[in-house]
Amino acid sequence: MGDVGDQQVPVYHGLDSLHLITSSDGGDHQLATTRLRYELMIEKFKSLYGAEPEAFGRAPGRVNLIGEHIDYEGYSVLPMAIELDTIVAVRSRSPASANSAGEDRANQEEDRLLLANVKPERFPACSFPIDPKQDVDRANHSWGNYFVCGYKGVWDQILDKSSSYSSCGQLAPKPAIPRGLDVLVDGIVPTGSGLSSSAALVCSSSLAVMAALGVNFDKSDVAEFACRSERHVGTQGGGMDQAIAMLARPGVAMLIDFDPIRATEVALPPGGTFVIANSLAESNKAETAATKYNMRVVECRIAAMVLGIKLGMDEAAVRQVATLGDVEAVCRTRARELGRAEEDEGEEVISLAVEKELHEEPYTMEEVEKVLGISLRDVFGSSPTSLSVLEQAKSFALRQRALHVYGEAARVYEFKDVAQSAARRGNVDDGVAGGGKCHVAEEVLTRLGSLMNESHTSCCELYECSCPELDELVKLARVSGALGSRLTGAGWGGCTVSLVKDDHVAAFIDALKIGFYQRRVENGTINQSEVDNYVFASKPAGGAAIVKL
Ligand code: NG1
Ligand code: MG
Repeated sequence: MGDVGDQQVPVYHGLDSLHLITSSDGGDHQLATTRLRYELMIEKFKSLYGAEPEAFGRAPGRVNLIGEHIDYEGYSVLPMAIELDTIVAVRSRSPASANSAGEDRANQEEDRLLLANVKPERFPACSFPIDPKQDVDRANHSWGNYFVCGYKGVWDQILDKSSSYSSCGQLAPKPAIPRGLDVLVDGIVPTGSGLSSSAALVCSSSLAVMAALGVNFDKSDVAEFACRSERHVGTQGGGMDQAIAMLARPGVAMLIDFDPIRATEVALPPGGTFVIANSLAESNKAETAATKYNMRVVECRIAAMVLGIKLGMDEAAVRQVATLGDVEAVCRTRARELGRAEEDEGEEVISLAVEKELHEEPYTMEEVEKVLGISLRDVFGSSPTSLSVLEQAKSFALRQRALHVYGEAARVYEFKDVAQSAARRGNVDDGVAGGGKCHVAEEVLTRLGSLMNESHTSCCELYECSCPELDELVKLARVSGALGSRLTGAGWGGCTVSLVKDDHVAAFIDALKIGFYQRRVENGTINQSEVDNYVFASKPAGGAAIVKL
């Protein structure tokens, strides 16, 4: 397979090209629905801004099949894109003229980023300056902040590219000039649900801004800068969501590796379907970052540093340790030096080290600082979001977080290997007389399901990122015939993903409706008409694109 990241973002022309984005098995009906959505956006755009949009950026949400909370520790993850996506329509107003002073113009009303949403009651219109260097207002968690993240990301990339042009003596391309933009957003990825609505919005916004400025970049570059720029909202996310949004291919899941971001297709074995179910507990990661998401990022870094010291690293080296991935390498080298080469393979060597070196009771800040010989405020001093974690943290569950990360990282590779061996064995079986093939597929799906179950247990018990509603859904899924079920995304609310045999999908969805959603309809939490939006099967969908009109 060619490296999917090396290609620029695809640009399609006209609404007739939408069949290139919608999944092929959705059929004519899906294509017609998608087209109608774009047409309605064009109408709405015209009524708001008096002209048609020039282009759309679109990016999908995703469901992570396995590999939770390990992307920011440098480990590979295995998500697939879903059909729910975010579309951003854009039109640029005339560029600020070259001779006008940028600062003056940036303050003028016509040179602002005007943002509207097709659901104004939930996402009211807002506006921002055109200054590419503006700060994102973290204290105010506005939906518009995610657009500004994308906007800043594109500009950083443009400015970065133009400096690299001049430093290597090439003629830089004609520079883009900041200009006012009219923007309309239509996102159908449910928010706070672990399906990555935030990255879908940042990526689709980035693509709309790129289209308006007439620039294009490699998909993996967009994934990298969108990941960096989404951190302006205050979460210290890994790169999974932006990577799958940009690099997804229809029909397959993707193994995503980091530093640099790469994506490899993983064919899923036939006979199984992934069903997504929303726990209805909304988790707003940006608002709870200091006690939940960023807290885990900080705990992992501290765990890595303490482990590093215990494994014999000196203070200077430990200061450089950023992730648990960094320490794993040290641990393996040490095992080799001690002549335990046979232990060099596999996850055991590192998990054993964690069990030996990190105690079970949570660590206090004083204890950590004593072991490290460095103050934590000193370690995290350059990161305001980490400092606010330290202000609120009472203790750090280092051993549990590290065991989750190393165990989960190993499960991702096993999941990939099992799925791929099934694809290979499936091909071999095609050549011989039938019978065994069905059995092989069943065995494989069962193993994949078990890995998903192990992942949930680890998220729940070691990483403590589940919640009662997610646990209830996972339990119900398993007794309702799922081969495996787990929370997906950051957790603390949001969705579960379950692996279900194809011929059982309809019955499974009914069981979840009766066992979980019916009660919530009866007590008025949700309407009957919404239930189908909360539990649905999803095939792997395609990635991000620009559509020009
Ligand atoms: P969601 O669940 O979409 O908010 C977050 C992070 C991912 C990853 C997962 C947990 C962002 C944008 N996304 O995703 O990078 O760490 O949690 O596996 O921060
Ligand atoms: Mg998110």
